[in-house]
Amino acid sequence: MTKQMPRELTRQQYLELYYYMRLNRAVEETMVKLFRQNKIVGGLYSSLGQEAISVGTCYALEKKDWIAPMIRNIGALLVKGVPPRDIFMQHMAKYDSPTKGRDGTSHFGDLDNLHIVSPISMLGDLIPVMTGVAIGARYLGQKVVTMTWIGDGGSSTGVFHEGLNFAATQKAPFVLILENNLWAYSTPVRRQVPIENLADRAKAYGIDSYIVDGNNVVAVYNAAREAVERARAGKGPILIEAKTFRRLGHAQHDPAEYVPKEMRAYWEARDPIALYEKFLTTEKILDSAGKKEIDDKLDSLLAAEREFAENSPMPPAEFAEGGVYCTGDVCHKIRAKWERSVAEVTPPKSSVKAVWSVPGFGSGKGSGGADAPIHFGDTPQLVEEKPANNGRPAKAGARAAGKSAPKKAKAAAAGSSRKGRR
Ligand SMILES: Cc1ncc(C[n+]2csc(CCOP(=O)(O)OP(=O)(O)O)c2C)c(N)n1
Ligand SMILES: [Mg+2]
Repeated sequence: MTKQMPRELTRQQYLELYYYMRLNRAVEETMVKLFRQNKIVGGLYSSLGQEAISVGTCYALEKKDWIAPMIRNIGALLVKGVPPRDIFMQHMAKYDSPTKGRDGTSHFGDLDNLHIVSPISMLGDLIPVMTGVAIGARYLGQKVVTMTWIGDGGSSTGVFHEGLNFAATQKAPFVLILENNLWAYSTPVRRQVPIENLADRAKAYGIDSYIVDGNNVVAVYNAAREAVERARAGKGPILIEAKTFRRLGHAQHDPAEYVPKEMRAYWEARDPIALYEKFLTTEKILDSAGKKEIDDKLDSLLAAEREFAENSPMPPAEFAEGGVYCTGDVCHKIRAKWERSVAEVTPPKSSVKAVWSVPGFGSGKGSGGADAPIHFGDTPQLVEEKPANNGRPAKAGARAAGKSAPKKAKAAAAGSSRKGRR
């Protein structure tokens, strides 16, 4: 276990982190029972051993902030304030569920109140979406931070790179949590990424990154809080790689026999809840009476929530035809929450006079020392000429110095350069 960071939380906050991790685990354990009774519609995923990441990161956010959780982030939903019954009913496709039985797993959100964007299954796509939410909120004058999670496998999608690059160029107040649990389905991370630390990918976008022990909730929280504060202060997006392990298979159907026994044993001995309990006991924040109180609270809460969910009806069949397309006010009453004057962002106040010459633009020095040419739709056509060196590629040095460029093309480029400097 890595060293715990300095104690900065209140006693109450330490206990809340513990409570949410326990709640996260208990909710998922209850759903395993429901799954085995055939009451869950569709797949069931698990975040066993990864609870410290969902809980520690989301706990660093403020109420006004926005999240988009993935399949292993039920802990984040709970910290945000989603009641367990909604999670049960959603997985059971019940009529009282957030999507009224229309969708399963964690495919639901709450735009009005809790600020949760419903996840979609396409890995990586929430990165540009949450970047958009972040810059949209900034435009409205809100000081919010957005957060989403991605796996080691998901970090190899094209949209991960496009999204993070976009977030970086926009300096979006956005924090991305990369849960490196060493497996993507049956593919070990070593066989899909040729680098040691996935956090290094941040360098490509010119943003900062942290690496954190994903099984240490206090370390996760501290890293996330610092990232959130920096993002909120306008310093741009941050990538946090949390190192952890996927303790169960991809979903309930997968026994994960491909995972080496020693690897599993190593991580099972590093259970985030057991480690945190040890820390809380040593720090005298939790004793056996306190633990018993939390056990009882969870037992009675989950029994009541499960009962409510089980008693909720299935949706009527004809209900499936409705709500397929957004029909405006009948569908939702979402309105932009301006926290700056609308006049500020609407003409004439917001208007910017069109200018056709931008100081400095087009006058940068090219690598050859001359001003770089600029073209406004008048790029001259290069005239094909027989290469002087019988088609052999020119040496890199000669090419860079323009020695092998066809004469006419050189002249044309020079002409456009002059034009550009008008
Ligand atoms: C773009 C895209 N490709 C493939 C899939 C299918 N798929 C769903 S989960 C998954 C593995 C994800 O692994 P990882 O990102 O490491 O997350 P983990 O399951 O370990 O939390 C794959 C390939 C998908 N949902 N989206
Ligand atoms: Mg993974």
